[in-house]
Amino acid sequence: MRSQKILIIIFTSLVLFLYTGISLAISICDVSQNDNNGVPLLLNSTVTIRGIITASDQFYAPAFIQDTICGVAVYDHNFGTKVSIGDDVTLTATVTQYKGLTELTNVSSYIVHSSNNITSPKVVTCRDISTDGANGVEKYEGLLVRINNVTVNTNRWTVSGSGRNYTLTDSTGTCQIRIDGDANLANTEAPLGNFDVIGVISQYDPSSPYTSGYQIMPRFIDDIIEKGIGVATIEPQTVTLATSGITETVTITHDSIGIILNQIEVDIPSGWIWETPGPMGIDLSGAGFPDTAHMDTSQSNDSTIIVKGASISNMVSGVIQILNLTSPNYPGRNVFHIKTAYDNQKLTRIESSPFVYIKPSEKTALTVPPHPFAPDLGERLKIMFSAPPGNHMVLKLFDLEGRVVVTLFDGESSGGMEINNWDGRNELFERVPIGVYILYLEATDAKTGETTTAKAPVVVATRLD
Ligand SMILES: [Ca+2]
Repeated sequence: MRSQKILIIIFTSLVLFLYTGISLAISICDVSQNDNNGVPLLLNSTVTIRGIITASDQFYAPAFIQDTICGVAVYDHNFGTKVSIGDDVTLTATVTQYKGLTELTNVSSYIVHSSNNITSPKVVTCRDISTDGANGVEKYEGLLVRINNVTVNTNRWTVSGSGRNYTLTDSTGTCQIRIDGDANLANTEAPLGNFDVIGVISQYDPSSPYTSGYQIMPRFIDDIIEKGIGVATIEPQTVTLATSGITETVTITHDSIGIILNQIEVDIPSGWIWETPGPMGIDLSGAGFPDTAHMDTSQSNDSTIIVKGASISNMVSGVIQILNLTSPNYPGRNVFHIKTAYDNQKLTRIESSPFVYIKPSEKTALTVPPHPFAPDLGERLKIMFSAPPGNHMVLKLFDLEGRVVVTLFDGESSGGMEINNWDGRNELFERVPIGVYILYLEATDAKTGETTTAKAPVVVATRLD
């Protein structure tokens, strides 16, 4: 019956393909069907499926895609870099298998229908994961899942090379967690106590039958959900990229009666620059920091703020102003992880840390330092330029006769601030003569074809001696 069904699906797809040139998407569950040995029934077939991306390039490869019931890995790094978590995608690729993991490889075409779709992880237990694949039936492989109240046999996610497995324990038994070497939680601290974990289910089973070796793969630090006490907010929540002089205000409260939080840690995400790191760049207020002159912030460094001696209760909050921040050059969601401790216990991350959204560039812009630069002294000219996402940008330097001296950029805008440190050489890698030049940025909107430009003069000087 099963093979009959698949034959009908393939036949229907083929007919539609021949008539319309568009292949019909089959269900991801059809791709998940295995024989008793765990080998996909559609092995080596080309299929078209539709689902929501749950991992893009967090593991370098594979990406993962799912509908509400079934998920599958997509082993194509180039595809993974082009899509984002939450994208609703139709793709065409070939069904393969690697160490038991069903993978779609060689994505020949794909369409992103919409973005920012939410996929709620399916709550499962360690027993569900470790016994997936019985008789070749995989209920969880490829799916985003959540396992609650687990402990792990390490205090650090130590990884060398491609990844490393650790053992999780919950009330139903044990199961494997794989920390991928490319995921941003590799080589960070693991939780001491109970935590929840979110991740996609992968498989590594070197020999037939391919019905064991299932493992949960968290995608990033935020998939490890610790149970620290407290709630934190941050203001402002939206900032422009590559902007200096920003003050972010973090407010910490909690509602657990009888508990006093006496230590707080705030981690400044990568990409941010703190111009006055350490105690000098922090301003404490709020009754939770009762005598700010005696709060100990001496362990703070250029990306971490630690406040000791606090007294945050369910009645009073603590407010940390982080002064003199410069926002990242690229758009996105930046989580400021917050840890708290009471009774001077270990600092533990709170369940949901606040985040700041970095807005993409909204206009075509080009800036260079206003003073002449001397390439023969080894100086480089820092050129910063941007355009709204989806624009094609071409940045060229012209001489005053209107001849192109060098093309410095020709590519897509990510909505971020691009930086080129020009060394004063032309297309032939020769030093250009001293004089005045014009930098010219042209950005073309891929959808409307509309072109916007920006220009700036550049003065190439030399040593004066
Ligand atoms: Ca499998």
